[in-house]
Amino acid sequence: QHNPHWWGNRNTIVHLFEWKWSDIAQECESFLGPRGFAGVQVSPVNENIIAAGRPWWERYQPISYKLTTRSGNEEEFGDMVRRCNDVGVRIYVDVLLNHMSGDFDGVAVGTAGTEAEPRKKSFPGVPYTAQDFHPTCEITDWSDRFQVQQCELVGLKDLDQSSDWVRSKLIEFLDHLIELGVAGFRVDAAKHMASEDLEYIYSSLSNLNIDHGFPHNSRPFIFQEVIDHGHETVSRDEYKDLGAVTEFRFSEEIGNAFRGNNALKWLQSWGTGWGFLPSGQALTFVDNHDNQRDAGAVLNYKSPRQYKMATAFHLAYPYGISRVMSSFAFDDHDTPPPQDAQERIISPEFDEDGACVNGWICEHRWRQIYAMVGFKNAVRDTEITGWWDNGDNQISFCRGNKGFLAFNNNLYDLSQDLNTCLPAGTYCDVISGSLIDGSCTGKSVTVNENGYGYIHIGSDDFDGVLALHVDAKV
Ligand code: QV4
Repeated sequence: QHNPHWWGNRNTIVHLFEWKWSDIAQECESFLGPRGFAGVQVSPVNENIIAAGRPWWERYQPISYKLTTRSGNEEEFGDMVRRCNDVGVRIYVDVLLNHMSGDFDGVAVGTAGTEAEPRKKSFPGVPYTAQDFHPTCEITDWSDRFQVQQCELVGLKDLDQSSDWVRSKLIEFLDHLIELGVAGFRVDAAKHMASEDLEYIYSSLSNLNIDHGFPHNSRPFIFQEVIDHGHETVSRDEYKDLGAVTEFRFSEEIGNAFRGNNALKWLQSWGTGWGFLPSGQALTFVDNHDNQRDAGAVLNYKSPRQYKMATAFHLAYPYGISRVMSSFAFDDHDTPPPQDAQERIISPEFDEDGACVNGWICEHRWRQIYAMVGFKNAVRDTEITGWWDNGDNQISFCRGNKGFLAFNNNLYDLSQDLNTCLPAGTYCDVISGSLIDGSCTGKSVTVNENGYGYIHIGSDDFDGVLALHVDAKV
């Protein structure tokens, strides 16, 4: 179940982390559809525990499968899915199949008003009772398969997916979402579930809903969160044939490269050459909602220059199923999403350039990023050709004769004639500007009969990347 069911030539998923359904519906119509985004990963849809201060992570502690959260209710969710599908933008839901909520003193009341007693493993809203869970134990040794798959990840009550009852409730939940028109699922904490159990669940799901424009017999797209740095006892290889798998090494290595810990010239063999999964099995990202909060090599919106360069490379190099992160501003791990005094999530607001202003970061609305979504669409089905590098941190390459990219991550300028592989003409650099009414608001590059053009990226230019493609010819 590796096919994401994208429309036309579209290619990129955006994770609208913690957005409300009504705002996503609006975003599909006014921005994502027109800009050629292929899909949205949405935050968990089912009822969760209410944690003090409303941290984002309360949504990873389910109470029931009722579709009411701070993002909205079932009606709003259904309306969003329909409106997004109507403009060719698919919806993928982050689903929690591994566990329910962690300990909570006394009776917990969830976001749909359902009561539960997590400490007793009692979730009457489903219903689940203690027998539906693995016995309580802690994961202390991550090289012990039993602990990883049958103990509790940070104390979250661990469902037994080998049980018929648990399987039937999970399948019913996922089928309900399929009925509402979603195209697939991000499977949270997949590594913590036996692959045989997941295989049973995935293969039991309904086909996608033809009333939402999916062809007959379309299987739901599955991408599984398995963190595998390369030496894990429970490895990505156990899951990759069931659906795509998050390729965390991609995120770590692209961060290393654009932070300057690894020369860009080595990116020539990016992808499987670096030990990553085969392209069609790899869900790729510069950062995700977890690792953007960790220190380390991973880049996030707080290092915008390098982040934009890494994202440009991510979207320009033909490897993986690409997902772009769209964050809210945070100080620490627990920072809640933008909310009002009543702790309701607030809608994003935009300035005259379309950038978000009220606590939402909206990386997907940065010109340098959405322009690369357009680039990826424009160069679809072409290969990498014409690789050039300076032996260090300046590189360039073509995508067939449809697109050209150059990067400068050295502390001196890149200024020279390079082979762009493009047909002769003048092209607008979609990173430094846009093509508006036939004229370019940023740098433009004139390509001669031999495909060469003069490329300049100063070491102190606002952005360290330049991108040309056939749909932005002046
Ligand atoms: C606390 C202690 C635990 C203790 C527990 C017992 O820290 O040591 O066992 O109490 O009562 C929150 C708190 C966490 C707390 C826990 C239970 O942060 O301190 O445990 O709740 O009350 C998100 C957050 C977690 C959050 C969790 C549930 O990241 O901080 O925990 O939601 O609200 C591994 C996995 C991988 C996982 C990753 C984070 O292999 O699968 O860790 N990633 C996914 C999601 C992630 C999510 C979960 C899994 C859980 O991407 O966002 O965790 O659904 O690498």
